[in-house]
Amino acid sequence: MVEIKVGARDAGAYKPSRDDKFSFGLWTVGNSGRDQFGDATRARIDPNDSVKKLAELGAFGISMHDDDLVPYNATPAERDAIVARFARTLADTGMVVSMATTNLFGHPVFKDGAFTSNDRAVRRYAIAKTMRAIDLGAELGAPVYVFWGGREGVEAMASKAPADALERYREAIDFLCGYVIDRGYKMRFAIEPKPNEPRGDTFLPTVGHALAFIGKLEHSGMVGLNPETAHETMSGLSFYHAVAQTLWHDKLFHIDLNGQKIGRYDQDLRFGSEGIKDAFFLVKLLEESGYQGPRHFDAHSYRSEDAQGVWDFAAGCMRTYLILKEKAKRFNVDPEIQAALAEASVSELAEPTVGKYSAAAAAALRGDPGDPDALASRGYRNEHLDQLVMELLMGTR
Ligand code: GLT
Ligand code: MN
Ligand code: MN
Repeated sequence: MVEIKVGARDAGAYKPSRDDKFSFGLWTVGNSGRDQFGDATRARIDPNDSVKKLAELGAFGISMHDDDLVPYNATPAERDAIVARFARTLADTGMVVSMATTNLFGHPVFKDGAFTSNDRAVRRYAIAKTMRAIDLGAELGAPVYVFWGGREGVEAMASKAPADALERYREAIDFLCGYVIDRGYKMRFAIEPKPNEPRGDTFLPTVGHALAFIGKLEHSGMVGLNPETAHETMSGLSFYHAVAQTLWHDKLFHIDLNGQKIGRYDQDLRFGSEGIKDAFFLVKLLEESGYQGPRHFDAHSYRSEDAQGVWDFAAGCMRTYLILKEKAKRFNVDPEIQAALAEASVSELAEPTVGKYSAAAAAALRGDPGDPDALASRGYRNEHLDQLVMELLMGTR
């Protein structure tokens, strides 16, 4: 009889370290479990305590909204005291602020949008709030500033002309790029797409839309993307492919990792807890692409959890990432997988097809285009290849 041992096989392995560059939003571990249907199920955590606990667990950084740290109505003196205390906690723990952003969605003033509100005074207020938040991010050393357009959208289609909204969006980002350049901040911007929620339809709904939008910006070189697993998956799209194309455009400035089922509301689940195959190829891609940015988790613990569950959640995100990273290494040395990749002609796709155009090359190709019936007769053995990937993920290889 086969002896079955129960329990983790790897005591001590997969322990995160600073070099792994794991970071969490203050709002993620600070999530109190409140949702549309019920109140908070756990107490708010002081941001200083979140930093200490995350450092202990092996993270290297945190990200934050302006309002996560400094309450909306704080006086300038209160603001300075809060920021000074937070800076001390960062210094004591060796943690960094890896990204900062502005809350342009919580206050009722933004109910019709922020940069795309029909009310010009609201749009001006949103840009002013963002400049203050950029100052805060710069003060705490954040190299990346994220724009998630939570309220930039509509329910009533007649309420906004989309082209006007996009013009105002462009104007706001151009202006804020100007502000960062003028101030001499070493900061890049990252746009975070999302298809819907909280609005019925959001402007810049997917990675593809946002990449195209960046091409229209005055300072397009300093603006990239912050794609999120949940947001692409909500649209039914592959996050792996979205990130791969973002990298191809040199626009992966930051990333929001989490878990999500297709077709649901924005679940923001523990990284890797849904869509394990997409998560595996994503980790493999990030690790092999030379991406230097943070591995940032934008997710939160189930509502059923208390404080212990929150830290289980945070540790789980990092551990899953490291397990998948190790699986990616195995993928690359597994002889059967390598043979299956060869049978599927994977590396042949990296070879140029026809090279640069010339009349001679075109004539040669027309003279000898190949025999489609002969070409169609081969199989690619993708069933075999994918089964091997599944077995790797299920732990039998
Ligand atoms: C909010 C949203 C996230 C964004 C955050 C940054 S706020 O939690 O759901 O996807 O990344 O604004
Ligand atoms: Mn996000
Ligand atoms: Mn989300």
